Amino acid sequence: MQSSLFASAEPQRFMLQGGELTLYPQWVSERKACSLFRWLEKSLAWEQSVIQIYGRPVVIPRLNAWYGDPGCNYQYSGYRLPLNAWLDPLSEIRTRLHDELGVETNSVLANLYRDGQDSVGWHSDDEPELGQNPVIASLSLGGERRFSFRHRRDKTMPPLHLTLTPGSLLVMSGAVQHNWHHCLPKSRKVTAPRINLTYRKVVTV
Ligand SMILES: O=C(O)CCC(=O)C(=O)O
Ligand SMILES: [Mn+2]
Repeated sequence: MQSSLFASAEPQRFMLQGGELTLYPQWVSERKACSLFRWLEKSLAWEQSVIQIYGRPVVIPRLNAWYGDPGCNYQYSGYRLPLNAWLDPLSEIRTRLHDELGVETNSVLANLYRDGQDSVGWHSDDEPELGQNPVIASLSLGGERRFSFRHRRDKTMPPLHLTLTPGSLLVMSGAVQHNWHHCLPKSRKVTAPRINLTYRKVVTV
């Protein structure tokens, strides 16, 4: 399935087996998306994470940074991201997610894709600290990228391909993380950098 070619301010709903995606195509205006991108690119504590895959160190093809409430620890593939204290623009988005959409979060993982060679491979956001059926709200800024879903077990289920434009917000809920993998593939055509903010609620200890 391909998302609509026509930009619309109306939220688009995609029912995935066991879960739901809601895409708000212009949750942040084009102008605001542009200024926010520039600010985040220079202000966040970007770092190059090195994860372990089958016991070997792998330099991930993107930069990332982790912000959240005290005690919000997050680790994936054997790598624990250092926790940074909230910055105002990040907490303003968190408040808007709560007030407008009722989405409660306590942390945000920021990803910086420097160009089309940066990517994220097939995975689910199903780390134990995110709990059962997490709601994940993902804001896209900068260059437009394709984002795909494929079922984790049933290979007959058609994949879903979305185009994430700057200012768009994708909310993943229900059992999406348990039943589906998602990825942001590399692209030879893309040269523009992109920042993605994925707001999450981790169980604090
Ligand atoms: O960049 C994106 O849109 C998604 C990133 C992602 O899936 C993740 O950080 O878990
Ligand atoms: Mn993810």
